[in-house]
Amino acid sequence: MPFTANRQFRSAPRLLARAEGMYYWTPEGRQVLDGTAGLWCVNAGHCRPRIVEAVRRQVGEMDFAPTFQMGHPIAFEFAERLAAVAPPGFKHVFFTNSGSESADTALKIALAYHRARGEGQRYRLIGRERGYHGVNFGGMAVGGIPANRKVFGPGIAGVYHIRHTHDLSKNSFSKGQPLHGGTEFADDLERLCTFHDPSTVAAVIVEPVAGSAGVLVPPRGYLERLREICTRHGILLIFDEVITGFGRLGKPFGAERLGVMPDLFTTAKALTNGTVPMGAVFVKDAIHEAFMQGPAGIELFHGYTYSGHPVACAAGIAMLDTCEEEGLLERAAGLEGHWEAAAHALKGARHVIDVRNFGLMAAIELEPRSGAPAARAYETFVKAFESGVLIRVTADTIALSPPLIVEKPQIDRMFGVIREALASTG
Ligand code: PXG
Repeated sequence: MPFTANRQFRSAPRLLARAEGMYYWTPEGRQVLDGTAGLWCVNAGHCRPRIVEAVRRQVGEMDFAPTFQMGHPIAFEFAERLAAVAPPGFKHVFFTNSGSESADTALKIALAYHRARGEGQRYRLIGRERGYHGVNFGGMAVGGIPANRKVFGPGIAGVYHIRHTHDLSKNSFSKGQPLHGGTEFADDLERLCTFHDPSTVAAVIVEPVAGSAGVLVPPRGYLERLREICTRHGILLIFDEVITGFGRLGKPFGAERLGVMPDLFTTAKALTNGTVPMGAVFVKDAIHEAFMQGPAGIELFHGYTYSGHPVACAAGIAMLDTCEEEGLLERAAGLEGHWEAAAHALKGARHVIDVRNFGLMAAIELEPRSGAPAARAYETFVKAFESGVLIRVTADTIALSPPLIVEKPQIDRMFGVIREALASTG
């Protein structure tokens, strides 16, 4: 099983058998409120009829078609629909099958872009501590998860990391973006670039809000400063929007919410509402243009058998229809005030050393149990599940990211169950 204590799971399995709207049901028929949108992906809620129907129809009409030297209309239709919701200037997408593939694809596009322009000396890639860009070689290498490096090594050469922005001594219990540290943390990039010669750096990749590592919201001014440094040195800025894309932060994409535009951004997860695996990399028009010069031939020597899979495209188009009909890509903005208040009401609850929130994301960080890191959060997760609420934990941080159709009483229930679970956790 992925990222799972297999033997522990076998002795006490937790199974989900059915889903609808805001809820899962276990095989025994117990209802569980979904506080995590599956795994940050089911933004429109589960088993939405429009998406279910679109997938059924497409799988019966054309199950698969090749996209190497061939095409099918639905993939182009989906690409055009995505370009229409993307920020201005991002009219081109490349389809992948996951967030991990999106990360590796974006890094490869960045390298190839510089080569296409005669700047092949730009080979270095810069990520950030506590960043998560999936599990493939490129994403793992630029990612900043120490356990990955411990188990598999650094991955690829020429990769460097700036510091993460988490500073509990100055920013604990921040509501929304922390006020402290934006420039200071971002200036790490300038230091690293100066040290390695900025003309050798191809790209910088960060999540606008780090998700997996425990909802680390960028301090004010931080992303603006990264943008400024990248622009000044001709380095491409990649945002990993696998979690922040498709309405999580109250706008279609995190870049818009945060007011900073990258050169490329990656998506997956909510792209199809999690219904069919798929990812997409969006590139600025100028990057696409750079590949369209020179003699005719294959412009981007990259692709997957399932790039633009017709069933995934059908799910994605139906997801966009659902979002448009229900205003889901902006819905988080109207709930954010209630969400923030409910989350921060846990300040003072047992074990809680920090609460942070942005859009419909929140984290509750716990004081680790002495000698047993992560145990306290894991026990809280098990208790919450037994009380009918699904949460997600990473180390000693609880992360919440409900489907964007969540209602206020359901928000109150999530935080209420967490408070009770914490009170009974030693
Ligand atoms: N980038 C980001 C920012 C992600 O959050 C990936 C890339 C990789 O996506 P795939 O589809 O290859 O898994 C992710 C994935 C968690 C959790 O508990 C988060 C992810 C996956 C599994 C668990 O926070 N994010």
